[in-house]
Amino acid sequence: MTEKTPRSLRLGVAGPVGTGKSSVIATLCRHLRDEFALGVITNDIYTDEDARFLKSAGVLPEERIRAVETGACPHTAIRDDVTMNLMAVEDMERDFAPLDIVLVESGGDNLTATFSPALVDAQLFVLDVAGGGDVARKGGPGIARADLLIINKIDLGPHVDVDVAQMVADAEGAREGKPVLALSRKHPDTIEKLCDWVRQLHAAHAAGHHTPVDPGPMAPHHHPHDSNHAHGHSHD
Ligand SMILES: Nc1nc2c(ncn2[C@@H]2O[C@H](COP(=O)(O)OP(=O)(O)O)[C@@H](O)[C@H]2O)c(=O)[nH]1
Ligand SMILES: [Mg+2]
Repeated sequence: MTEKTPRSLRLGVAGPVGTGKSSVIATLCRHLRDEFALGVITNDIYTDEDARFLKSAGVLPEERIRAVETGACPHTAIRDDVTMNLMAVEDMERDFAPLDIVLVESGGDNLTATFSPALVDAQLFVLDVAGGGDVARKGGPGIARADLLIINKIDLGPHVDVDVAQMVADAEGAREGKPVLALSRKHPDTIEKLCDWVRQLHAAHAAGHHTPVDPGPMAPHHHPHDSNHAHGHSHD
């Protein structure tokens, strides 16, 4: 009889700033913490703001929430050189073994940032209705090929004149059958769907049936350096 000790499911949460990545992680922790052993890694450029938010929300014991301060490009730390994040995930897995799921929040400075499959087994991409109904149509690797696309804050649709059903349909059109989930932390039925998706993914991962898929690299882009950004480069 061989003892089965599958590594934790590493689940990335990417998307532009303010769409609700930390909130999604908080929601998942609240609803799944009695079912799964969880850990969280956050990525910020200069601070540990997201980790502090999650700690103060009390969604997990504080020591299970750790921040990676990426400096420079937050997308580099989840995509091109994932060493800092990989070490943080592995430390967490070792310190709290056995962990079932480690959630990794991206620093999200860019609509097209995606995680490397070397860091996470699967990834969520989070958009929100407040960003505008046309965002989903604009595409990009995360929108097109993340394992799950979340259209968040659907409770705000009427306030920002966004037709949620249309935005979801546009998103589905950009994804060739991959799933899209309309979410609001104010709509419990949508939270339950999100939790079910994670449960199924975890089961597939634990059974060895889940294969990580690379959404592909971000689009070539350039950082303007009129800010106090401490580095200068372009990617292509
Ligand atoms: N109305 C509404 N606001 C939300 C929802 N989810 C998140 N927010 C708010 O959106 C803002 C940004 O959320 P946050 O999780 O920090 O975004 P992040 O930058 O992607 O991590 C915060 O003020 C949240 O309270 C939602 O479902 N509905
Ligand atoms: Mg955040």
